[in-house]
Amino acid sequence: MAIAPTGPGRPVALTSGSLSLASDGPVHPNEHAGHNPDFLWRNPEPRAAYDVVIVGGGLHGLSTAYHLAARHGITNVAVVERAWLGNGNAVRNTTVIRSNYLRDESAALYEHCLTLWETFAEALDYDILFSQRGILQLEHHRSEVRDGHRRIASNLLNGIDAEWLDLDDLARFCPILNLSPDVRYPVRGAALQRRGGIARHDAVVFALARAANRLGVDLIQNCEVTGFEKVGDRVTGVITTRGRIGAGRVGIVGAGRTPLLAAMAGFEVPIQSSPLQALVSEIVEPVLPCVIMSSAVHVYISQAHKGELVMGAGRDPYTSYAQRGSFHVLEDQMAAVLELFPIFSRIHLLRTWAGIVDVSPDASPIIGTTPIRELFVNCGWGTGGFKATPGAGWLLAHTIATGTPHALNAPFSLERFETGALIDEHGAAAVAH
Ligand code: FAD
Ligand code: PYC
Repeated sequence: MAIAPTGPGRPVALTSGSLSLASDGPVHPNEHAGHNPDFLWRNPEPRAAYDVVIVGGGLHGLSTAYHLAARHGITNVAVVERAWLGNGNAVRNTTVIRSNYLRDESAALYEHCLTLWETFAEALDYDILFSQRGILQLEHHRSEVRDGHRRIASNLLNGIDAEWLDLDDLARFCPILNLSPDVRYPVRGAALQRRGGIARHDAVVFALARAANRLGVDLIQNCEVTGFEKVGDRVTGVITTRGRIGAGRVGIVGAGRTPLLAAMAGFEVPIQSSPLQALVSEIVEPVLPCVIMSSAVHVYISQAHKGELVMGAGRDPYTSYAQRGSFHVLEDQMAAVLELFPIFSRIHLLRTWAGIVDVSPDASPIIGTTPIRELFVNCGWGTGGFKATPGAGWLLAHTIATGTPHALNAPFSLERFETGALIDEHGAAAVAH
């Protein structure tokens, strides 16, 4: 991992020798810093009060703060983070970006996010290694083939690029994929989103933190929120391990810890927090040109820019806040990878880890208001929120700045669990659920 805290009161240091910390101008994350670098952001003491306090310094918290400042001119903002920026799922995810969701509401939401990714490096003035290399959802059973075609039709109706690849197309698109009919679950074809891809997650943390800092946002690390101050039904501040901080408005952006934060504030979110594991191999030559997902053999895999194979599959099926999971889940996904790619059989596994994902009952996010006035929430992205980073921040910032949800996030309200207007995306979450 590339980020580490350096102790109380000191700026965060970036430990990777491959990261440039130059202060001005475009920064390439692979540029080597051969001189004393400046830090990407200040490390201020918390002020007594802010117009807006964002709880959680992950990608969505940083993106919200950045968009509050950049789009709405609200710069008297603090992001308070219990550990160091990006310690949570921000740099534990496997960086898959796509917008090929089934329901109209989700299609509009995730396509907005993908469109923002397409200009995000330019907006942030930072090379985040966004690579639209294409995402293949493999279909092995007849029922999956039917479902794949249904999803493609739905995506196309919503203006999202989607196409079907038959076996000949697949052999050309990903030559090392095992297309033999003599395996347990032969591949019958695949749905492709060419505009899907990956980005470098730690670079996105650095880029957002640098941009928010430049716009005047205070990024306050080692500062855990332990309670909320309220007057009547209105939030007026947060209680933290570094003292009370007054706030005109507060956004809770705590991913798996959101149920704990909501309970402190006096409301409930229907979120289950459980471990999702991933693993990377040693570095190999470029061999895998796209992202591959298979629900039937149950694994997904891509190749990072540096060369590691990045893999993952389903959640561990229990509630936990410990960032580790069960060994058998890893064993199963390794077996699945080898079924799809026998060519990988002698590659060594380097490391595994887990993050705590926040899964809602309909596998869709919650972005909006809460029963407490001036308190807003963004959570429930579960296994799929990296791809939403630009849009989740854009929409929460809009909601906080105007006090009203944007048309794109209005359907993703907390109230839908009372009204029943659910947005079931278990299928689109596919492999990772
Ligand atoms: P986080 O980055 O977890 O940020 C929450 C922050 O809140 C943390 O930094 C935490 O320390 C802080 N916090 C919590 N409580 C407090 C408190 N009391 N006080 C102060 N701060 C607090 N998504 C995809 O789209 N594509 C993928 O390929 C993908 N792969 C994944 C693979 C794995 C193994 C995992 C674990 C997740 C994956 N995801 C993926 C999901 C994605 O990582 C998350 O949905 C996304 O990062 C959520 O962003 P966040 O900012 O809300 O969460
Ligand atoms: O949401 O596409 C996704 C995803 C892939 C792996 C984990 N989540």
